[in-house]
Amino acid sequence: MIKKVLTVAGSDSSGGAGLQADLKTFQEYGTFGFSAVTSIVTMDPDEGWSHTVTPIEPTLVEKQLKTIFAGGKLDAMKTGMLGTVGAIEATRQTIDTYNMDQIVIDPVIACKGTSELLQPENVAAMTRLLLPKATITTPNLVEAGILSELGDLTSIDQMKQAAKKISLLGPKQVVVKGGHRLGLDKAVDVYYDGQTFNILESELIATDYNHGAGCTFAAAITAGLAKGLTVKKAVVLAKAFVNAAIQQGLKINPYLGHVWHGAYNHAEDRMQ
Ligand code: PXL
Repeated sequence: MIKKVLTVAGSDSSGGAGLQADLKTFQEYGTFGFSAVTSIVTMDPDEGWSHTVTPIEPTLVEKQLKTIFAGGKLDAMKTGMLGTVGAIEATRQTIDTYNMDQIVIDPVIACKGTSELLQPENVAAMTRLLLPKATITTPNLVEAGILSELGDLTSIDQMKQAAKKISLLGPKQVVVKGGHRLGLDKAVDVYYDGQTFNILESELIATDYNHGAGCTFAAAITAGLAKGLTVKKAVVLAKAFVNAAIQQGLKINPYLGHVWHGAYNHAEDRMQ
């Protein structure tokens, strides 16, 4: 049976991050993707590409979840941008009702290109209601600094401390994405399985075309879990998948370059 995978996330109207990244990634993994939209992000080319986040009514998020789960439990799910406390509550309710147990929480707290943080009440609700249910959570350096309350993380050692502190919030496993932000000559992530640390390294890719990398990474882990990989194998494969997607990043418009979700499988060669 094909594996069913859900993202509860925002829509990135520019097409590279958010639920667009998730659904494209789910498809590349050969899983059947569903999305519950929590907010719509638009960018205005007439205003220097300024971002606006418009949340969806929580009752409409609930209705989407009801539709999606009409066929029963799914194989895995992830969350990204969550929009409202109501959407977070509806997501938790759904997790409990259907006994969902393969859950990736990507704690999207800020969108690249905006300094606007998600509302503090959303971060608190996500921490309280979703992190304890997470199989794994995938904060970037900034998000890990906020969730761990350790502030700026500037070394692998601090990333490890943050991962440990975040695991105390409830997720079984944590991967802190250092990526290019750490300023080392490698892209380094710290993966903590609740007992031991693994340092995951890949080549730094000299590109600005990396919009959507974080969402794609979490989506790839989710699809890997749905297909029965161990968490560690899902993380390692997701890193390779994202690495290929960044390698083949595309300049989509004058403002932004996106990762290419089809890179790993050479999707551009299909249907010719
Ligand atoms: O990359 C974070 C992110 C998540 N979700 C949505 C986004 C973005 C960044 O643009 O638009 C919907």
